[in-house]
Amino acid sequence: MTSAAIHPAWLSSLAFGPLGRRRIAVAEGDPLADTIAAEVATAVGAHGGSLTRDVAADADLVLAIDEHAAIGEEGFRLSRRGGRLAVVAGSGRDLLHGFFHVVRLGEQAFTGEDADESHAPAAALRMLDHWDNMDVHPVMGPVERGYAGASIFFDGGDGLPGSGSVREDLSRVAAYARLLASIGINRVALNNVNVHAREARLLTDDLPHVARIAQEFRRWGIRVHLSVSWASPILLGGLATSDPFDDGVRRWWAKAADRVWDAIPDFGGFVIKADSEGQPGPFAYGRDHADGANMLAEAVAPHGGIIHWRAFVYNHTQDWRDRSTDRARAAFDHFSPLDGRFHDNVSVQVKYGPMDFQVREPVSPVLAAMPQTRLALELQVTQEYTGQQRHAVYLGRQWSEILGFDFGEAGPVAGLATGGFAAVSNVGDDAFWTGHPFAQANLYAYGRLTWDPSADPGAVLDEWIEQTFPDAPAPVARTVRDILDCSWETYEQYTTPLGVGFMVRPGHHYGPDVDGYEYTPWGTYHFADRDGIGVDRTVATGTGFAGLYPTPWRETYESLETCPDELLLFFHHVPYTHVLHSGTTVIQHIYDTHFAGVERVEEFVAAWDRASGSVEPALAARVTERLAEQLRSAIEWRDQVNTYFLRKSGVPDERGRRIY
Ligand code: BDP
Repeated sequence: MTSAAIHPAWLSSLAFGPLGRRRIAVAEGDPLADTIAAEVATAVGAHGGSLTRDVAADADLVLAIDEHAAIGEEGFRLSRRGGRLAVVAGSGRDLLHGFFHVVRLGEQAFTGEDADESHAPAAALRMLDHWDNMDVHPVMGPVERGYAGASIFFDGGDGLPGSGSVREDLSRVAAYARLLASIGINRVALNNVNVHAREARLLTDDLPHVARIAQEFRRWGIRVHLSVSWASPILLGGLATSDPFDDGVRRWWAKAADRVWDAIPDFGGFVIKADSEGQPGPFAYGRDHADGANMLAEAVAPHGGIIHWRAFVYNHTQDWRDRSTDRARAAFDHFSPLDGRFHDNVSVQVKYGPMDFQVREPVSPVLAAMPQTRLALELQVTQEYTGQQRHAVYLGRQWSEILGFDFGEAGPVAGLATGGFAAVSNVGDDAFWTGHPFAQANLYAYGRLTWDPSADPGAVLDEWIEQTFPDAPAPVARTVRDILDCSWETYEQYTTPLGVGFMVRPGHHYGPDVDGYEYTPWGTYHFADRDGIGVDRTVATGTGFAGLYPTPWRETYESLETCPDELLLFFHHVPYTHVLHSGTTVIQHIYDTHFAGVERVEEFVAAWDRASGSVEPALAARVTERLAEQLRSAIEWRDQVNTYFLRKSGVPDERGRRIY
């Protein structure tokens, strides 16, 4: 595919129009200021303005560096006087954030009232994790949970162990880095957390190629990380052990780190999934997560590196007949006793919910349980459990709720994520980057909400629409907004009810299969029988999970009277006739929401049909095709879920609609 065929996402030339018509001065003497100048040169070339590198020159917009300006990490200051703008930052990288801020403001940047503003991100680390495979996994393909084509970093994998390499042509990576920089992302991990033998060698044989990728990101102020295998000393070093207390193992990692930072001086660090879902880890040697993480932390500390140690750890070989093991408890039970034991340069990376990226989960109690530990919050931009980029689902609303969730004394999640944010990326080599063109909105929102967790997700959505379709007639923009704005809720309506989760086809996780996981070892159960449904996670009679929350949430979740409807079945096993706060019974809620969800998707299809005539044909066609599949799939969900619960409960729909 030539780069001309790649959709520009939210950075098309048109988006630069208001800027490109101006006289612009950009600082000299900093590589990232050169990046800005190159952007400006393209913009003014297309739209008739001018560029100078003399910041003292007469200009409409001056982008200047002042090392002594104390604005906060990665911040910038913007002042507007009589329609002229000055953006000042402490470094070229920080100035780049200011530049893209002005691009986003568009015309308003120049026409707004006189102002002096400072902007800085809420957290220092805003990262995307790629789950890209080099040798193309026989089941997972080129990108684990990837729904947008092949990896933009690797190619040549043919399914055979050992195949695959870093792409020769990294122009796609350069375009990606530019997109990420524009939304404030500053770190990227390149490869799958499930590290197979081929990707393990990124750390050794492939380092010069990793350095080539790092160079592309560096131009945009983004640092590169790698996922590493705990077994690396054995796999790559030929050692007999990977015991963290073994001197040879410690030396091996220290040397490995030296080599990486020699090749890539601004390398970020390692991401590691250990003792989780079959990945090797320190347990084999009787050591715990802190022992493992700290050993790696010591190896990277001399270079200022970070270890992202994932907390997604649970027993995935459960006996479903034994109700005493609750997967929701696992991360808490493993990690909270270790609070205070992790080195400063370890970030324990915690998924937002206690289960696994479901459409609805309570926020993980681990986030409030480790005040002495640097925690990174992990989100999933790739839509594994939320429609796999075939369904239009805008996740900005979900993330905003999570980030704003207030634990009480411990405070809101955004503030507890002292190690910043990480999320699984959703791009591939697809012409639209994300399979579904609307899934670009999720990538965009992830960047914007991690920069400012208090931003309104609806406003972020509007921003994405304006940036992405700058010349779209008003009805098109309105249609995209109408579809996406309620899309998370819509998806929730026609899939799993009231926080119970899963009910997806095992393995690939697409489409409904109510009992697909019910009698498996994965710990993801709904316990539906003829009398009721839901998981009893109360302290009084259940797994005790509700008690892992600080007050007031433990009481709120424990009691049927106060547990929010949307999480009812996550915390309680209730009869189908249980009456929700909304006034309807659980069974009627299931029927109603499933019918309503499908009706909404029918409206999406009709609205897009009316609007899409004035959209670029390839994009219009792609969205049309995805919406058709969303409707087919939503109907399948509705009919399978409603039929299942009608048969289980024997309670008819009070509105007499057809259930199969
Ligand atoms: C699950 C995915 C699996 C990942 C795992 C993880 O299904 O492919 O390896 O998360 O986060 O959601 O490690």
